[in-house]
This record gives sequence, structure tokens and C-alpha cells, in this order.
Amino acid sequence: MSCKTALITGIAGQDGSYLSELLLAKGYTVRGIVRRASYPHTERVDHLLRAHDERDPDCRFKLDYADLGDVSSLRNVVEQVRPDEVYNLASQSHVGISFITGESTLDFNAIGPFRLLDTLRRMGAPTRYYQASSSEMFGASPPPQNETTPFLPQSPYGVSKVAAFYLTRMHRVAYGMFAANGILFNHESPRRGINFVTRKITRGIASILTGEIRKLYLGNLDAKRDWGFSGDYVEAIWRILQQPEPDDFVIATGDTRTVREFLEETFSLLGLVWEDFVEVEDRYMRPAEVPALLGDASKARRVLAWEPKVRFKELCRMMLEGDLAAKGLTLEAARALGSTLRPGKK
Ligand code: NAP
Ligand code: F7E
Repeated sequence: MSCKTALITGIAGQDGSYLSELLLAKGYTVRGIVRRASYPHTERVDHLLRAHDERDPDCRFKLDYADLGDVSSLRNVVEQVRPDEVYNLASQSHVGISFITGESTLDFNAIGPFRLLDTLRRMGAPTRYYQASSSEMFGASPPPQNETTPFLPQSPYGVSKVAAFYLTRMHRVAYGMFAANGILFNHESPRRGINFVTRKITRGIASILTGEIRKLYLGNLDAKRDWGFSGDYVEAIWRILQQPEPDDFVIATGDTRTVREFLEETFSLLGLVWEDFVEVEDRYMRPAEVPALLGDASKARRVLAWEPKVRFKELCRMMLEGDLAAKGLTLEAARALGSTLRPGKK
């Protein structure tokens, strides 16, 4: 068992919650930062908060307030926690919305990592730093993409992640810090944010079945994504920080599917034809699209001995079952309900 302390930014996000579970199981003390919200949303880690009493001096799971836009708050937490490892997962992570909130996306996603890296450098402790880099950095570069593929970002989000990638590398080269990038391709789960396309679809199907909505409105159905499972990807994230030397790694499944294929797979699990329930709307089209992502993770397989376990069909089923369960439905009950459905107009 480890007796290390990890600090996770974005701990209440999808990956933060799975990474917390992984590190706690390994014996880590886990501290995480959340930013102030008028209505706190820690649902993804509430089970961990309940299991760890923060009044206990040996408590291994605790949250602190800080914001990637506020260097003094980051400094406070880092100086207090003195982490062995920092996982910087916090970001404005929605590509489409980054076209609307470009300035704050750049601030949190690019200057935010700089604020953290700079704080760690000034402290001079041998902390290991992980940066959540993204396949969106490849943008328009044709597939397959690996660590040598040129970055051609297509959105403020993609640009912000390229900046953070190079800032991480720069701290490694210039100051000898252990600073590493994981270039992760899309990864999903039943904990995925509800406005990413996979979760929007599985949650939408559950709402169609219960009669809350009759149609699902989407954007570009031709985009191709390499979709993996967040629970598998956090294992790779941890392994990246356990290497003898800091380095950058692509993490992906090596399988790419269109949004249309995700629709086909999930609707067909209930015996439904997706075309009866989906409409394309211009408002979900992006000013510039990343047409096709397909990761070549052979370096991660070789060096990290990492392999994804969950594949496309299992991921679709897991996500659909999660959203059905939230409505009190099993897959079998949902199939029976689905057979009574008529395609709607609303
Ligand atoms: P997520 O569910 O959107 O979680 C992001 C977390 O960051 C949220 O808890 C969010 O808090 C927090 N955050 C946002 N702005 C912040 C700020 N200014 N200060 C402090 N916290 C802030 O994202 P994810 O899917 O877990 O992804 C984790 C990281 O990997 C992100 O950096 C993402 O860009 C990157 N990434 C994700 C994927 C993917 O497919 N999931 C692929 C490649 C890279 P709020 O709830 O308060 O907004
Ligand atoms: O879109 C298309 C959309 O928003 C996937 C983030 O985790 O992965 C994620 O970014 C595709 C795009 O994910 C809708 O145009 C169609 O082509 O689920 P998404 P993303 O943009 O790939 C990367 C690796 C990250 O780093 C990001 O943080 O689906 N699409 N119709 C739609 N997308 C959304 N959101 N909503 C739609 O209605």
C-alpha cells in the first residue's frame, strides 16, 4: 500500500471521481479542489465523502476550495497539502462551449496549468505533475494520431490544451520537473457530463422511454471518435506518473466510430430505430469540427503495459443501463416499454 498524498484538481468531475477511487484503493491520501458554486455539485464523489470523516486526523479523502483562475487559492492548497503527485484534471472541458466562452476557457485550461506548475516550481518540492492533455489538440490532423502527430487544434479548447501541453513540457525541460502529459482520446462512463454526445444520447433514450421527451436533437452525426471508458483511462493516468522519467503518452482504444454508430448501437439495444427519434439541428453544429480521431496507443502499451478493457459495445450498454437505472428501469423493462413507443413529433 502507498502512503503518498495526491492532489487532484477537477476531483468532482468524471475522471476525478474514478481516479480518487483508484488512488484510495492503492492507499493514497487524496485531496481535491473544487471551486465555489451557488449549488455545490459533488455527486460523483459524495460516496467517498460519506466514507471518510474529515474530522478524523487520519482522514484520507478531503476537498478544499480553490480555483484554477486564482493563483493564491492554488498556492494555499499546495502549500498545505504538500502533495507527492498533482493530477491537473480541472478544465472547461466542453469543446462546443469553448467557442462561446473562449477567454475563460483559455484562462482556466492554459494559464491555470501555468499557475499550478509555477507554484510547484517555486516550492521546489519533488512533486510529480500530470497534465490532462487531449486528442482535441490533433484537431484536423488526419488519423491515426500518436505522439508524433502534428497538433492542428480546431477550437479555443484545443488551442488551450496545446498551450498547457507545451507549458508542461517546458517545465520539464527548463526546470527538470517531473511534468508529464497524458494525451487522452474521448473517454466516457455513466458519470459523463450530460452535455457530451454519448451521455446526451443514453440519457435522452431513457427520457424518451419515460415520456419526458419525444425527440433528441443533435449536431454532426458524421464525426468519428475513439471512445474508451474513463475507469480504464485513470489507470493509465496513474501509470504515467509512476514512470522513472516524465514523458508524454497517447491513451486510446484504437477503434473509431461515428456518432451515428453510437446512436445505432444504443437504440438497437432496446429494439428501437434511432432515425424515428433523432433530429439534426444547426445549433449543435460547431464553427469548426474535428472530423476524425483514432488513437495509436502503442507507446502506452509498450512502456506503461496499459490496455483498455472496456470496448465500444460494452461502453454503450454500460452507459445506457446507467441512465435506465436512474429511472428505475432494467434493460429488459426498457425493451418492453420501447415496444409500446410510437415515434414522436415534439
Ligand atoms: P469534467 O467531468 O468536465 O470535469 C472537469 C472538472 O474541472 C469539473 O469538476 C469542474 O468543476 C472542474 N473545473 C472547471 N473549471 C475549474 C476551475 N476554474 N477551477 C477548479 N475546477 C474547475 O471533465 P473530465 O471528463 O473528467 O476530464 C478531465 C480532464 O481531462 C479535463 O481537463 C478534460 O479537459 C480532459 N480530457 C477529457 C477527455 C474526455 O474525453 N473526458 C479527453 C481528453 C482530455 P465544475 O463542475 O465546477 O465545472
Ligand atoms: O462531441 C458531435 C460533436 O462533445 C463528440 C471532451 O471530453 O473529448 C470530448 O470532446 C462529437 C463532436 O466530445 C452533438 O460535434 C453531435 O464531433 O461528446 P463531445 P468532444 O468534442 O469530442 C475530447 C477528447 C476532450 O478533450 C473534451 O474535453 O459529437 N456531436 N451532436 C455533438 N456533441 C455534443 N456535445 N452535443 C451534440 O448534440
